[in-house]
Order: sequence, then C-alpha cells, then structure tokens
Amino acid sequence: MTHPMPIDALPSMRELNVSNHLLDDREALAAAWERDGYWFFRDVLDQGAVARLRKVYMSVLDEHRVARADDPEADYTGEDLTGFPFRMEPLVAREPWREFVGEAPIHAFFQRVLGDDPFWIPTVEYRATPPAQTRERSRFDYLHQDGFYNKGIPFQICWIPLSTIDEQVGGLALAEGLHKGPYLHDVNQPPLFPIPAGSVPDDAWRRATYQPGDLLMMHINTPHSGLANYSGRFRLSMDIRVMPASGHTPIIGHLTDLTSTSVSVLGEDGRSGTFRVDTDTYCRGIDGRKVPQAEIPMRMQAGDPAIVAFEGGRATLIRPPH
Ligand SMILES: O=C(O)CCC(=O)C(=O)O
Ligand SMILES: [Fe+2]
Repeated sequence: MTHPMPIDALPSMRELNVSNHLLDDREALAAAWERDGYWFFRDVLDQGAVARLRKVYMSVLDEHRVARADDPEADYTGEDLTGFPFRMEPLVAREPWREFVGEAPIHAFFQRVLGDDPFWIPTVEYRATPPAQTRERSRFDYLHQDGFYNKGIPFQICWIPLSTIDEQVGGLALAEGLHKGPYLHDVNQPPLFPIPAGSVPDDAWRRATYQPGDLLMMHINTPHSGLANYSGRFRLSMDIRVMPASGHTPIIGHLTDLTSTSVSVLGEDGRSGTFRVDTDTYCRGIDGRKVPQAEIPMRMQAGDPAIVAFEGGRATLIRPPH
C-alpha cells in the first residue's frame, strides 16, 4: 500500500504559501504557479455564498441525523452511518455548485484570478467526511495527480473548505513544486496506475488549517491526497475544476457515436466533433479506471453524457461528467 509518510508526520508538515498579495499581478501569479504548482488564497470567497453552500451539505447531514443542521462545528452525533451517502449523491443530483459559481462575487473572483471568464468542468466532488472509523490505515487517503486521469483537459482544481479544517480534521495535503512532470503514476499497473510509495519526498508536503472563504487552486499535475479525518467532526469541502474560457476547452455534452476507434460528441455549447480513439485514449468511468480500447463501446454509448478532450484529431479523454 502507498504509505507516503508516517502517520504522525502531519504536525511537521510545512504550511502552504499564501498568494493573496499576488492577486492582480499576472506575472507574479504565473511565477508562483510555475514554482509551486498551486495558489492558496485566504478569505477570498464570499462568506454568504460559502455559507449557503454549506447549508445544503448540512441539510443532508441533518436528514441522516449524523450532525445538526445548525451546528457550525458539524460535530458527528454518533448516529449509525449505514445508509449515509458517502459521496453525497443527493448533492450530485442537485448540483449546488452551479448556484455557487453563479453567485456574483464568486464569479467575479474567478474572473479576477484567471484574467478571463471561467469555464467550468462539471467534475465536482462534494466531500462530507465523517470521523475515520480506524487509525490503522495511512493518514493519506489516495495520493494522485488529477491530470493522469483527465488527459488533455488543462483544468485547475479549486479545493474549497466549507468549515474549519485543522490538522485533526485533515483536509488536503499537496506536494509543492512536483507538477512539472513526469507523472508519478505507475503506467505498468492498470487499471488505476497507483503512485508508488516514496515517490514524493517527505519535505515536499504542504497543508494548512483551512477556513471557510479560503481557496486552494492546484495545477492539474500537482500530487495531492485527502487526509483521514481524526477529529470528531465532519470534514466539509467541495472540489470543482475550472479553465480560462479562452483555453483549449473540452467538449461537454452527449456522445453521438462511439466505436473502439472513433468517438463523436455534440456539446451543450453547440460545438461538435469526431475524434480518433487509440490505445492512449483514456476512457474511464467515475472511479478513474482505464477501459481497454476494445471494451470502450461496451462501457459507453451514443446518448451518454460525456466530456471529450482532444488534441488535433485524436481523443485524449472520454469520461462521464461526474
Ligand atoms: O478532498 C480530498 O480528499 C481530495 C481532493 C482531490 O483529490 C481534488 O480536489 O482533486
Ligand atoms: Fe484530486
């Protein structure tokens, strides 16, 4: 098993660099991004918008009686977690991220930081993580680089805490400056290609005590991992993915045709295309596993919602939106 650091090493982990003072200086922002592979901004997201999003999470926790809707700490009540929607499926269906990014001050902040209109990739995770049931596993949930599983979409990950996430609660740790490649994932271990233990030097790890209003933006190839929750509270966060609208955006819509050598897609924005599929095309389900080329038409079909990324005439990625 991947076990990048001893379980008790979090206290010695260095803090993330804070980039608030670089806002509105595009060159300085770009230099920090190039050096670190992330920007961490303190208290930049409208507190009202964050609170409204958090309220949606809390209503699900309250319904399952695992926390009280009005509890700012989101303390776990101890109620049985059988039947608790660990992937927050009710939110996946309801898509509260759309309302969130549509709030004027949130939209304005992303325009400011991107220097362009935001183009949102609908790959969103709502995380309401209860206290860990065991401390026998590594504190690191799953070390990965999003880029390995999302080839050809140069998005930036936006990791958004919705409650105080201190060292006990865990949250997220990343490896600073390791986004420049090569991928750390082991290409010889299909279908998930895990990162081998020891790939990230211990002194590269960074974390922070996250607060509502903070925003961590990561390069698509920055190695990172969620951290097991060792507190008595829920860990509440959302991660969403953004690109500048003028960038090389993927087509997001529905498949119109799919064989093991070709994919056609019609986008919600009216764009469409037909692209070559080859052994390097990463076709995946929501779990990230790569589908062998010959099996692709058995896994997805015309009519399915999909994101298709491409380079020239070749599809680099075919995946469901979530
Ligand atoms: O929040 C987590 O536990 C993991 C987050 C993550 O992998 C991401 O934001 O891409
Ligand atoms: Fe990730």
